[in-house]
Amino acid sequence: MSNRTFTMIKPDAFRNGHSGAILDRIIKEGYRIVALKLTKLSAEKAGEFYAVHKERPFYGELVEFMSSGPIIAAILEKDNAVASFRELIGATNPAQAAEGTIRKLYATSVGENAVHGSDSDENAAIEGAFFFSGLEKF
Ligand code: 3AN
Repeated sequence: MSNRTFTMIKPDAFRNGHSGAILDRIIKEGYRIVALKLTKLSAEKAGEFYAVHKERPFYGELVEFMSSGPIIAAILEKDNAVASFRELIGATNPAQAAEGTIRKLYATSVGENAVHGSDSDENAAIEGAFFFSGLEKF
């Protein structure tokens, strides 16, 4: 089991002014920030990041949304990071997310759902490497 996960504060949460509250919550929940950056995905890069969803009906919408404004990308460290972070962010659809989860608090819809969290150790490593070089991890 790896103790690192990858997250993004998505364009909706950034635009709506929730970045500070979300980062504060992440730190208070005991995650150590290994890497952090404010950036913006081009449509091409967003398409590459979400390539696994290429055949899904919402792919075009997802790529358009994820490239619509700045995002904050981060690598986080904690025991059992992938599973515990998925619990902290809540269900993909905020209407089904548990009370107190980040998506329940800050997401607006299933498409614009405030944060990303890796779904496996393997994907956490791939996604972290997509955004950060070795020199940017501490
Ligand atoms: P999660 O982000 O909870 O792992 P996935 O991997 O099923 O969820 O979906 C990846 C992203 O695709 C979601 N974060 C969301 O932005 C978008 N998405 C998922 N399902 C839908 C849907 N039914 N309609 C629009 N966008 C969706």
